[in-house]
Amino acid sequence: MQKTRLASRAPQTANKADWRVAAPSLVADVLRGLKSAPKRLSPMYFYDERGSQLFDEICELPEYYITRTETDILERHARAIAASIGPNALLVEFGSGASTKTRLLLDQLPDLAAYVPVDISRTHLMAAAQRITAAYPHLEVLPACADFTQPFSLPKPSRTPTRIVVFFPGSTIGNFDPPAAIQLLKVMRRIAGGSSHGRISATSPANPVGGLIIGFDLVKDTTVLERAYDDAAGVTAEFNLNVLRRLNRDAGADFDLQAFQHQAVWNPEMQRIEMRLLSSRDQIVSIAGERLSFAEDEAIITEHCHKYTPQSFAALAAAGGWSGRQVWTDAREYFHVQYLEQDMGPDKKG
Ligand code: AVI
Repeated sequence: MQKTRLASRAPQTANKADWRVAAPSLVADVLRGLKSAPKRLSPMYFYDERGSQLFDEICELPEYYITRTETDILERHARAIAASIGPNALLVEFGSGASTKTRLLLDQLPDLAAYVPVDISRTHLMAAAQRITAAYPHLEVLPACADFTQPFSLPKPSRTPTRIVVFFPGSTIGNFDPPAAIQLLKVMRRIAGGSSHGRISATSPANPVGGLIIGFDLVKDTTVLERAYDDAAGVTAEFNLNVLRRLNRDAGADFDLQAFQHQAVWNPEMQRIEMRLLSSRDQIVSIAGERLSFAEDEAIITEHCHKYTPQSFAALAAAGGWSGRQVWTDAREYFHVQYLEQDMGPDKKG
C-alpha cells in the first residue's frame, strides 16, 4: 500500500482562512485594498470555516450551474479525458481542496505514476490526501503544501513519469484578472514542463510536452449569470457578507453587516461578474484601529468571476504558453473542460 507523504516546507496552516496569504499580512492587505479606489477585498478572505461551508452550499444551488455542469462533463467524458493524459503520467492538481472531481479521473487512470494535490491549507490537504490514498491504495499520493500562484517544486515520485499533466477544475481561473491568470498559466506551464524556479526539477519526465486539463465557464445569457451569483435563497449574499464578519473577527474591524448589501452584476466590457458589497449609508468603519469612511452606495469589490468565449480563452491560454487540443462541453454549451498542451514554439522552451 502506498503511503501519503507531505512534500514541502510551507508553514503550518490551520484552515482555508490561510488560503494564499498568511495571517500577519491580513490587516495590511485588507487596509491596502480598502484604501484603494475603488475599494477592494481579495476573494481569498471568503474561505474561513463558515465561508467554506457557504461555498459548498452555493455549489448545490439550483441557480449555480457551474459545479453541476462541470461534474457532468467530467463524468460523461472521463475516459476520453484520461486518454488525453495518457499512461504513467504525474497528475498535479492546483488548489485540490477535497479532490472530489479528481476521483472521476483517477477511476480511469489505473496506471498513473503519482497524484500530487497542491493546496495551501495543510490540514485540508493532508485529510484529502489520506482519503485518496485509502480509496486508491495502489496510487502514490504526494501532497504538496504550496501557494500555487507562485512557482514551487514538485515532489519526486517513486516512478519516473512519462509526462506531467496539471488539473485545474472549477473555473477558478476565472477568479484571476487576466494578467494574474496569464501568470498562473505560466506557472502551470513550468510545472508541467518538469521545471520550477527556472531549473529542471527531480521530476523531469521522459516526454517534455506537459498537459493541462482545465475547466472554465463560458459567456452566456446575463440573467443566467447574474442569478448564479445572486440566488433566491440568499446564500451567495451571505457568503459575500461573511467576509465582513471574518474581518471583524480576524482584523479587528467593526463592520455592521446590516449596513452593507450584496450585489452581483455582469460587466459586459470586461466579460465578468463583479461581486460587490454596497454601503447602505455614509459610515465610518474601524479596522485594526484605523478609521475608514464609506459613502452611501460606495462599493467594495469582493470578487471578479471572468467568463470566456472559446476565442477569448484560447487567447488567454496562448499568452500563458498553452495551445488547446481537445474540448468537452455540455448540451447547453455553458462550460468547457479543455485539454491543452504546452506551446513548444522556438522561443517557448522551458
Ligand atoms: C471559486 N469560484 C470558481 C467561484 C466562482 O463561481 O467564481 C466563486 C464563487 N463566488 C460566488 N459564487 C461562487
